[in-house]
Amino acid sequence: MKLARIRLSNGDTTVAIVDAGSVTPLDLSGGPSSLFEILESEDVDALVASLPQKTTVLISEVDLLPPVDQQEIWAAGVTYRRSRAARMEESEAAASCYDRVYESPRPELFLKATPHRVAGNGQPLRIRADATWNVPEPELTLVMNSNLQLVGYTIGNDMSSRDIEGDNPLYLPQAKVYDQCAGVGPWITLASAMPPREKIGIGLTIRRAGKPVFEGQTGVDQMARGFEDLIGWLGRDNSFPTGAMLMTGTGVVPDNDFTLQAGDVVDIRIDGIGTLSNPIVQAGSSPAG
Ligand code: DO4
Ligand code: MG
Repeated sequence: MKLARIRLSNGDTTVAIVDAGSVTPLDLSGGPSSLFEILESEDVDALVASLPQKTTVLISEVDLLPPVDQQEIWAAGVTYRRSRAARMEESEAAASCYDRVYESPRPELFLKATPHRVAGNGQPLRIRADATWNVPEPELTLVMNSNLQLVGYTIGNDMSSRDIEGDNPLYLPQAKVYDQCAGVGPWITLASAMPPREKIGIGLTIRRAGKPVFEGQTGVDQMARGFEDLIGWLGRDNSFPTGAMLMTGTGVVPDNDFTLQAGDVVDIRIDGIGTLSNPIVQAGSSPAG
């Protein structure tokens, strides 16, 4: 089952079951009032099946909102060989840090975004005005409830300014965290409906003026760390009363001569979930088409 946060044509927001090209809004007037509360259930599939439903409509008739309520969005780094190689190339000074963290039991984890910095499907993501080398990072994203139980999966785009993080690893938060820095969506696929880990492919397409300027893919089987291992590290002396999401790192990095431009469109496809599509903007430039 896939669950989305949607805005209906009358302006109401609710949670909906997604099925191919249609959505079935749930009537939340008598039970859980948010997606987060639904994900707190011991049996999310059974809870959703028990909720009253409204009329099914075409997905094109509603706005898809980011599937985020109050959760913090965290991210893991250097979990794929490709990411380790790219970081070592971009930062001579910090190359050994990236090499060591790839091999170490303790992963790199960082706070990527709070909800107001998140863009959902179709909403713009930003490249920093003070950065010259910017890339999207397509990442399978784990969805956890307040007990850090893995209840679902979504697609994440960990937008990154490579010149800033490459200049000095202490600048990592600035390279990663700013307004419109995180794409999340288009919905959550419940854990019970995901393909096995070794069958989850990830694809990235960047289009400029409608034509692909970068395409790449990887598979979650290339990831060096396990989901439960990452969640275990995240939860050490760390509580998440409103749940959490964890981007699991990128295995696709464009060549070093590539940088995003305002007007590009970034599509990330992940098996079992769908496609997250975001136009790219930059402060001072006109919005992407
Ligand atoms: O250490 C820098 C960030 C790594 C990252 O975001 C990734 O590997 O996805
Ligand atoms: Mg990343």
